[in-house]
Amino acid sequence: MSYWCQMYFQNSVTFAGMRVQWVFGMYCAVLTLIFIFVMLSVVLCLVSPHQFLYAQTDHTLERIWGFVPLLILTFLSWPSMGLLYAMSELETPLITVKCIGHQWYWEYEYSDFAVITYNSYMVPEKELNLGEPRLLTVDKSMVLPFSVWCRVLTTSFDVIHSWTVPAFGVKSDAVPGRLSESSVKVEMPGVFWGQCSEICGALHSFMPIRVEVVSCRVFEQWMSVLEDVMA
Ligand SMILES: [Cu+2]
Repeated sequence: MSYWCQMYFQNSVTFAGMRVQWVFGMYCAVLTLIFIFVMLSVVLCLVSPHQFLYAQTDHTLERIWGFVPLLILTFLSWPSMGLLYAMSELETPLITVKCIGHQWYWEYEYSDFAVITYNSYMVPEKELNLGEPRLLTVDKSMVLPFSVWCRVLTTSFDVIHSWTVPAFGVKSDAVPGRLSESSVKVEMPGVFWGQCSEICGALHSFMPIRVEVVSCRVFEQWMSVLEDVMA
């Protein structure tokens, strides 16, 4: 999902993530226009100051530069607020996964069919197989089905961590004593990576997140196998 020397976002695989990127792109466009306008005004004021700085006797100019930014900010807040509300709204989820942050690994807990819990540790560089990404490979991935609404609950065992998967458009803080909720509906199968995004101590950079998104059928099989193993 990411490539060497990537400068922009990873491709999004959730509708919410796509909206995040759209809002970001739109803001960048508006900010570029404002930047050009301000720079042009500065240049014009430098070239002919009399025309712009001393020609006004009433307060028309002040009124304009008070009112126009207000309009722009209101216009900008609109899609952002809409997105925030859309992302916090939970469609009826079929699967609930609890991601518990530890110093320094993630624990995943599934409790819908059988109670399945396991820890996900980073694989150290020396033990990597060919093709496995450094600092991102884990021994046991989190598994989610695609095209299904999943509820991701995040909390922490010790300090604040953050469960972040850029391709999902999700960044959910794991706060001890609190349960944060986010909903994810991944539109396609694949392997997606994330990292803890809240500095949490010495090994903060060594608690990656690897999510394997599979079909419902494979998910069910995976669950029943784990259930047998755990029993
Ligand atoms: Cu961390």
